[in-house]
Amino acid sequence: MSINLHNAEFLRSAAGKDGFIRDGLPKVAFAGRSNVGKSSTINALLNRKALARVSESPGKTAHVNYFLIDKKAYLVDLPGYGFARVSQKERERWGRMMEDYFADRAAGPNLCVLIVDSRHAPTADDRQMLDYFRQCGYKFVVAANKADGIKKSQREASLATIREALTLDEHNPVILYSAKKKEGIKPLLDAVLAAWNG
Ligand SMILES: Nc1nc2c(ncn2[C@@H]2O[C@H](COP(=O)(O)OP(=O)(O)O)[C@@H](O)[C@H]2O)c(=O)[nH]1
Ligand SMILES: [Mg+2]
Repeated sequence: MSINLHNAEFLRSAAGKDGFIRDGLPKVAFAGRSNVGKSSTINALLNRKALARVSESPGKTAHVNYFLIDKKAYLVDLPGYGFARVSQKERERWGRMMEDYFADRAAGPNLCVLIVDSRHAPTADDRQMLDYFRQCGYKFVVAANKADGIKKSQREASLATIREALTLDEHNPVILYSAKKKEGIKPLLDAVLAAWNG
């Protein structure tokens, strides 16, 4: 499938399962902590400055956001987690929405991208999110953002920490990149394109 990445539009924001899209087009979903750079990653992949709004108030975007690319495939920006200042009620709403999303095979993605912060060890929430992909049987890749924030000499240690915390095996690559500097993002783009192409 040839796909024009420049032809990208924000299609819809779903607040719950009624809003999920089940149109059979391929989808790649981005999960990660609030503020880890999900929206920035989508912008970087599409070479856009502000298509996926880079949120100023983490934790307040508890919606599933759909970006339709060339009318052929989607990037899906999932609501972030792990932001301390959200109420228990909000957390529960988040959990229900993610359960609904991943349990619904018609709505669920062809590939899940777990974005973690390369500057820090993955959190228990990151681990839980990944275990959720595993339990539900989704293909996934781990992408470690904010590589501009670590020294080149720390890269291997950062990758090893991530691999260990998430118990990744040799079939699970970790893509180290910077959405901000648009460095190292090509392997992530390749993974997205491969998932779209089935
Ligand atoms: N240093 C650095 N900052 C980044 C990078 N990617 C995103 N950010 C910043 O992290 C913050 C959160 O980004 P955003 O994309 O809104 O995260 P989201 O909540 O996961 O969607 C913003 O201030 C971004 O500018 C990166 O690669 N390096
Ligand atoms: Mg965002």
